[in-house]
Amino acid sequence: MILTRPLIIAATLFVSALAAALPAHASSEASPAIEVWKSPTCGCCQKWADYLTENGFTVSTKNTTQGMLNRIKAQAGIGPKLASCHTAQIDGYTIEGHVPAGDIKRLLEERPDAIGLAVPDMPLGSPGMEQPDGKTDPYEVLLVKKDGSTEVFAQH
Ligand SMILES: [Cu+2]
Repeated sequence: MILTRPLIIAATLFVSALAAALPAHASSEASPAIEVWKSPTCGCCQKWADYLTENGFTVSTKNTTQGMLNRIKAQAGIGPKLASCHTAQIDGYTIEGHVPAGDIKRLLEERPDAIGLAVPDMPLGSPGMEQPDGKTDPYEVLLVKKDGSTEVFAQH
């Protein structure tokens, strides 16, 4: 009993110090705003949006029709071969499909002269496409240039 009381006080101090430190840390980090356009019934789109929130992005999701999604993709310069389910806009770039958060952050740091990033289709195991059995397909994140050409930005 003599030893436990100081231990409890120390533990309490540690926990309150931690609680005080966490919000300060979170607010000191930039939280880039991203708009995600998706079908209201797309489960993997919503999972990807939630994954971005968990990774420090400020996400606003916009539900729309497939026809409107196709128009948004076409206007952004995302051709049918590059298309996935959702399309997102962040800081002047278009993000098509299940692109990992780290690649988006790298894009915003490097700021290449490009339309944005695309992961065509919906590779198994990409963010938002996690499978219950843990199955993953290897996939590439493509940098989409303004002339419509692409180059490999990252491999996963
Ligand atoms: Cu999807």
